[in-house]
Amino acid sequence: MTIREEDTIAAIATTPGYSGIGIVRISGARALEIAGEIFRSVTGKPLKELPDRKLNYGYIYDPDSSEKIDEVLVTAMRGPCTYTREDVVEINCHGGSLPLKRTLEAIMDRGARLAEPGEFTKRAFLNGRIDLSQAEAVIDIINAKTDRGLKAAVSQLGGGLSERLDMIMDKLLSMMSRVEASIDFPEHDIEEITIDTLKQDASQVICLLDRLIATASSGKIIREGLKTAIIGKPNVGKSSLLNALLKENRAIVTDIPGTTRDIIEEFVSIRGIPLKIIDTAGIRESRDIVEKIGVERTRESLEKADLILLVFDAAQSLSDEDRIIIEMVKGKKLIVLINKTDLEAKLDVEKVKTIFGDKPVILMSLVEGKGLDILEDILYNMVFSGEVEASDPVMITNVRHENCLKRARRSLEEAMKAIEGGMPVDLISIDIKEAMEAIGEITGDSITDEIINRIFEDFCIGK
Ligand SMILES: Nc1nc2c(ncn2[C@@H]2O[C@H](COP(=O)(O)OP(=O)(O)OP(=O)(O)O)[C@@H](O)[C@H]2O)c(=O)[nH]1
Ligand SMILES: [Mg+2]
Repeated sequence: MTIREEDTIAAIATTPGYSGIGIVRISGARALEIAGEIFRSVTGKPLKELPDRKLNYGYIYDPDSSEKIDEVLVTAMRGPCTYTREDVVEINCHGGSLPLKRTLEAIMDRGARLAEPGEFTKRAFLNGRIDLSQAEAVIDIINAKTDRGLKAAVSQLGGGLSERLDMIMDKLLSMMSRVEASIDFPEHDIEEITIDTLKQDASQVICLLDRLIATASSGKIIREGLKTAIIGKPNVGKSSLLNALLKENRAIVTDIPGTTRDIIEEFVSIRGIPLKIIDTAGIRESRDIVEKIGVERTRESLEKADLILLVFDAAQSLSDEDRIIIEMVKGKKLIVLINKTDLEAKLDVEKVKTIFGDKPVILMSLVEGKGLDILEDILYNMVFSGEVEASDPVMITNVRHENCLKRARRSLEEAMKAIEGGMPVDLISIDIKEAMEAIGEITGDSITDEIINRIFEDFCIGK
């Protein structure tokens, strides 16, 4: 994507398909002129004379054939107080794809270019209205799958993260000016007092960075969903659990052991926490080739899962199969579920509790709907144990940001070592500069065109 800011760009900004209305958006120096050529207001006034930011009723015409294309509402928004800071026109057409398409074509015939994905937001960034972390929040809002993901993205768009980064950047700048001051007087050794303040500043910045980095794992969960694998031997009720969590009959449930052959992945939000739930084939030795592959896949999802829901059958005593599974889940984050408690008890619950020590063990009956609320409570508390959510609404939900923060932290550690080791000041200044660059990459202050293009290519067209 090359930057051709002088172009006026246009795109259909709403989802394709049939809907009540659809919006065509135009941005750039010629936006009003182009829209004016195809729009006729019922008042008879040309668009350029119509008031700013008001809906104007009228028709879109094909100026070549004078054919009426659609009945519309048009808003003219003059820059710089617009989304892109350029002149923007939005045309509300009827939602069918044909009027939208023909309106867009008429606009392009008059010299506008089709916008590339994310180009409106990219212009907002390039024209200085938002920083890069805010631009990325726009993608996250569009893609948000859950309430919490949306909340984090909206907070980022509002500049929550930018404020934190500004604080860090201020500190780095003041460190830099102290160091620079010493460089200007090389004949003097760097003063004791300067060394002390520098050390203090560096450790403060490291602390600020650590707090942000610590939010990254919850942030990632919020963005992608906590990978939660349901594991157990055949017929204990794993697929029934998936269905109960989804509140729909997604997976086949039968009383035949070995019903689930392949893994099933579904996205569900439990009290606002997104989970990616993986129902697996029951683990047992099997001669059946399909089932064997299924069990192999179960092992793989077990390895990759962030959390395991391990299911036992209350009506069966512990078997060798259970013991093999208990070995397999060692060291994993785990919730133990003892299902089918409506049946006559055979399983030694106390023994299971001893095996799992401090891990939560829940008695449940999916047939009677018992135990699900406790499971939800425990899940919620597990994700938000830690002060992360309560005291720190700013979360890192983006891997690129996390990497930049970690790089900044490494550079500061180097700076710290250099300060303590009495290294020459210009070496210290290199480390500080690197930290500043890494932070600058998050906000977009120091970033290459290539990275910018990669980020905006994730957008949909029209945003
Ligand atoms: N009595 C009773 N039966 C249950 C309960 N939960 C599930 N079942 C039954 O147990 C049988 C097996 O359930 P599934 O959910 O298919 O078990 P699974 O663990 O997915 O089994 P595989 O896919 O074969 O590994 C079905 O007949 C369910 O109706 C429960 O709480 N109580
Ligand atoms: Mg199953």
